[in-house]
Amino acid sequence: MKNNNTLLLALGITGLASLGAQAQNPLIMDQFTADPSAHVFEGKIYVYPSHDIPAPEGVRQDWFCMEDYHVFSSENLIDWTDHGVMFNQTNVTWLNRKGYDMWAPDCVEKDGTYYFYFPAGGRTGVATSPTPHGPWKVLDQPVNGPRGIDPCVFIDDDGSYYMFTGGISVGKLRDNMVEVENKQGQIGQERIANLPTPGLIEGSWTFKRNGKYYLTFPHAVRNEQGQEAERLEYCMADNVWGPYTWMGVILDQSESGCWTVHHSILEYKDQWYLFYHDRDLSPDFDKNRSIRADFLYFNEDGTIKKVIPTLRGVGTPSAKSKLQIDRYSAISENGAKVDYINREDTFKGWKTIMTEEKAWIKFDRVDFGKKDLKSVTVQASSAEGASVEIRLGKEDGTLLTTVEIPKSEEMKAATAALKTIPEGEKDLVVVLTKGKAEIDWVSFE
Ligand code: FUB
Repeated sequence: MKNNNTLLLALGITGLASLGAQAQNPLIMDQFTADPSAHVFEGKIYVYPSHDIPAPEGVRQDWFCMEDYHVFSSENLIDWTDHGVMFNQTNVTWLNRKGYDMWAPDCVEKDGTYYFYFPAGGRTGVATSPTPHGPWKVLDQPVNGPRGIDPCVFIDDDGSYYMFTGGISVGKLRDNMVEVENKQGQIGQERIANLPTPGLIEGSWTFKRNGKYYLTFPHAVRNEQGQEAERLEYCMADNVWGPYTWMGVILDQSESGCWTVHHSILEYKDQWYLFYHDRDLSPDFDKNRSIRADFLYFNEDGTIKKVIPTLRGVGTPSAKSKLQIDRYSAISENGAKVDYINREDTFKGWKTIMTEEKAWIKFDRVDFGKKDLKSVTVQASSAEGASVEIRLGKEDGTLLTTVEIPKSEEMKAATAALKTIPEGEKDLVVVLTKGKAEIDWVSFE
């Protein structure tokens, strides 16, 4: 895995920020990430995920394995800054073993301090920081009161903080932020009633909109083929303690077969987003996951519209960036498909394989700027040589130019001058017109 942070942590250096590549889905392309808790802090989106790693020798190989946390931030949901390792399991003084079970965390701000809650060793730890991205100080005691894993902290309109955990309980955080109390004011939590059964429920996320409480959670159910996996469902209530009423499904079980799904929901610049995870970078092992984001919409009556997962994800990349068209929004039925560049090293990403004339792939919402582009470059290989048309909108939309891809087994850059200069936000379409080609990315200058 391309990650130097373990070494840096061993040297006592934490919190080094680095700019990740531009990303669609998954959002992070240089390490595994799961269980994304997304928040808007200081005008940016911060995502606090779990950090899946391949299990080291001597540690259970077929299970979740996590030893530290990273936090990522973005202003445009395209460029993600990795703020480096927050802390490692060895920094948690009350953990008496290396459990590699630093599971789904969450983070909230109170009076200028950021409280990062994390499950480990069957308890809930807390680390604090003066900023959303560190430096973090792990407190010497776990939180007193939570009944389960996967803490999610919700702030109500009156400034009260509530911690939801496990499957599912809720309690109110006391002012000290390290004790949780039940409705009677005693240390502990209340079990939420009326949740669907049977099926494991975990990893909840609560938010409020138009005075209604939304309690959202993964629920493990059997699909029509008899396979069990988690899907995202939700309940609504008029009171944070309940009673909650089951409302429906937000995200169906993944077609990839990823058993878990874990999520967060937030509004940023007047748009709602669902953050969740799948197994994009680990096709053969669903405990090495990758975080994603897609748009989320509400119906007029406040219910949530089901989210259809996409590769394209969210954010509007500049035409001048390397547009990963394999994260497509639409693709022709025949002659075009996507595969890993190297299945042995999935972090290299994907390529588009085009094998039939008129095959096309569409990548929507590209920012073409102010009519100052002159050429387009296609990074591609072709055993016999090929031609592709670069169009706008649809496969027979405005033709920008035709790019000749020279005969080459290696991916190479092929450039052509633009005959029509695009501007503003438009959908990009690449159409194969001759031969066969494999395309890594497309970029305009
Ligand atoms: O990441 C480990 C566990 O998997 C989380 O705690 C659950 O929510 C599930 O995503």
